[in-house]
Amino acid sequence: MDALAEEILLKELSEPFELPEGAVDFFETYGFIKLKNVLSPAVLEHYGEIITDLVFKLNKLTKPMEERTTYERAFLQVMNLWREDESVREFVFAKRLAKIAADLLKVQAVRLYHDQALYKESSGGITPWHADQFYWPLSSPKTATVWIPLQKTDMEMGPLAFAAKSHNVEIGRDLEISDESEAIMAEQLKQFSVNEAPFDLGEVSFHSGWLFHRAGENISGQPRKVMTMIYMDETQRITEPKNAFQIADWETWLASKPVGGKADSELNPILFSY
Ligand SMILES: O=C(O)CCC(=O)C(=O)O
Repeated sequence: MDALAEEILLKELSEPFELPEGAVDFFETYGFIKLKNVLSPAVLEHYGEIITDLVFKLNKLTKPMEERTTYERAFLQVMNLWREDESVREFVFAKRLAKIAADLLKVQAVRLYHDQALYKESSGGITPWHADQFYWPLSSPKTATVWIPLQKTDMEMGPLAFAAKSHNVEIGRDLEISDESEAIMAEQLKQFSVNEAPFDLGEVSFHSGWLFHRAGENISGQPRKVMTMIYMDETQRITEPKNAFQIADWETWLASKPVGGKADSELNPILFSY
């Protein structure tokens, strides 16, 4: 790609996206939002190719589908790609996306918790119901994940689905992603309306850290390629890890910064600030 074309893509990543009216209230009420035309096909194609190459280079999950756990069948998961490649760093650090997160969370500034690529392979299984913040030793619910499909994602690919308003109730908050979380929450979440719909190319979603979400299996015959970034309020504090996953997250994504202090290690740069 020539320098001018690259400059155009970078400009898009830094320009603000105008949120539709009512978006901030919608996110607060329902715990998620889907937004169309946030990224252009050119941006998705350019950065998507680089991300895909890295995912297949760095992926360590090579055992056959039939030998995997439910979690392992759900997707290939490769984290903090921004530290591996300068172009991916540009994408992950996109002010356009970080500003949306800050606005939806109603905060002055957001930091990166970590990024992760989530590739649901062809014949990949379901992503069981879960809430992400179970894994995070963080003090406040002011967290949001942007889920960016790198292709149009029809129902048969397993688009992300959301249990609207489930971030407001304290149920299932001690469940890791598993067959158990799927079974228990499928029952519990009958009281919530589920938003499960395809994603257009360029459409992304943001979901709150305590919102329950899942995805169907991928029966499309094509990989479902997705990039995500997790944002947190800049004033977020680190809490005493409550489970083994939180200990691992604290060491890996927060650089073991002191409990009670800010989550402000070199792994957690501010990506947008007013
Ligand atoms: O991509 C998926 O199937 C699950 C995504 C997810 O759980 C997340 O981004 O928090």
